Amino acid sequence: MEYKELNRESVLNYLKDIKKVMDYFGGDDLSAVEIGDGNLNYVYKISSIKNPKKALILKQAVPYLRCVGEEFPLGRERMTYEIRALQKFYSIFPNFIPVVYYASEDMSLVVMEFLDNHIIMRKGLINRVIYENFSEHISTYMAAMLFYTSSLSLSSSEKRELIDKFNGNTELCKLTEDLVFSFPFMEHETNDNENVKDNPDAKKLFSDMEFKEKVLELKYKFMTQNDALLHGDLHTGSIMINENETYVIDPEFAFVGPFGFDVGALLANLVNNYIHHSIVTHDEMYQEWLLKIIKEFLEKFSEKFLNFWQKTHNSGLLVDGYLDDITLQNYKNKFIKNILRDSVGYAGCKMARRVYGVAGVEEIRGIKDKTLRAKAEALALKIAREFVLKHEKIENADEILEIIKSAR
Ligand code: ADP
Ligand code: SR1
Ligand code: MG
Repeated sequence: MEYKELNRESVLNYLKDIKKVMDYFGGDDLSAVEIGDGNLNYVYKISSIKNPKKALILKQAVPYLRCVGEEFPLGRERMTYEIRALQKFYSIFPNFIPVVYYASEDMSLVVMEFLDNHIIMRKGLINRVIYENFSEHISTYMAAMLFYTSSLSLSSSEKRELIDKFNGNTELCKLTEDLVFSFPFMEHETNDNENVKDNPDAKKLFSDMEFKEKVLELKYKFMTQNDALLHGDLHTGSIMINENETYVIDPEFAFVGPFGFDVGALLANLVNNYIHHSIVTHDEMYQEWLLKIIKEFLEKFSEKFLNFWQKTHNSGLLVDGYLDDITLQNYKNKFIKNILRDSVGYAGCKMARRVYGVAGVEEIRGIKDKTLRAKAEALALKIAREFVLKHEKIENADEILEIIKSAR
């Protein structure tokens, strides 16, 4: 079918011909409401009129950036990568991914499970909700997705096929190269220039060559290192959660990139939330809980990644019997430490990009009081700078917590 941009009316007409969707609803008495709150796409909640509890999501990419408009063209092929990533991640560990009912690369759309009892994690964290199972869930998700799509698990040819399938996602990779690693650290029209203008902190950041050189090294790895299939935009707005379940949505930035990028993205977003509570709500208990889950998620991630590795004897990288046991163990320990180090570096870039870059986060850019917002920004930049400059020397999660706590 030729691509057509859908709206609230035409979306229902379109779905009438999709048997799997009609079977799910058991009739065509449906209503649609657009609920998208993201920067890029349209998201419709489709519900049965007779039984509104029965609902699905239809997400469609349009050939431009939604939050700017048609004057900012952006290929709708990003949905092709989102569909492929949802299917790939689901095949590795279905617990954390919404079920896909229907997908069309031609129409750049996906129909998936409506996560009824879950909220966007960022909202929950702002409202100080405790998620006791989160670190357990997300560490399993990260370790499984990264390990089983890497050369530590796949054969050489499987890995190259995976790269072929995902690394045409060039436009969204370029968006990250620009909006995470470059524009937020220089004068640029896309920045939040109201805030940049006459701001000594922005001036200091833009002329901080020590920081920017390290960011460039991380950007180079982002552009060239094909470690594993990444979500590519794993902030807390891409996680839907409740006390018992954690789902990862919106993998349209998926590509085969450096191990540390997704781990770093999540770390950055948890620290940004910590900053919000240390400057705005002053809730010490919640800050303690955030530090606890940061440590747990990083430690459990490493442990689970190594456990998956322990069970795998042949892969593109390692032929069974190639190294003796002690050398292999040392190699693995060094390997996982390097992932942690890169994650800290990427977390620094991801935190700093949210301060003056085009896409802010609610925890910081949403602070109404200008003085408090400036304080939160300064703290974010201070931690981000330490992360970026010190990442290559980090030994463990405690050192990361120390950087966060001592910056206040
Ligand atoms: P974008 O790519 O435009 O950022 P998202 O995939 O993040 O879009 O979706 C936008 C919003 O739609 C989410 O923040 C969430 O509120 C809602 N949403 C997306 N997928 C689902 C789902 N499977 N179930 C329930 N709500 C969803
Ligand atoms: C203009 S798009 C800005 C950001 O939104 C997405 O969530 C990515 O983080 C991207 O950089
Ligand atoms: Mg998105």
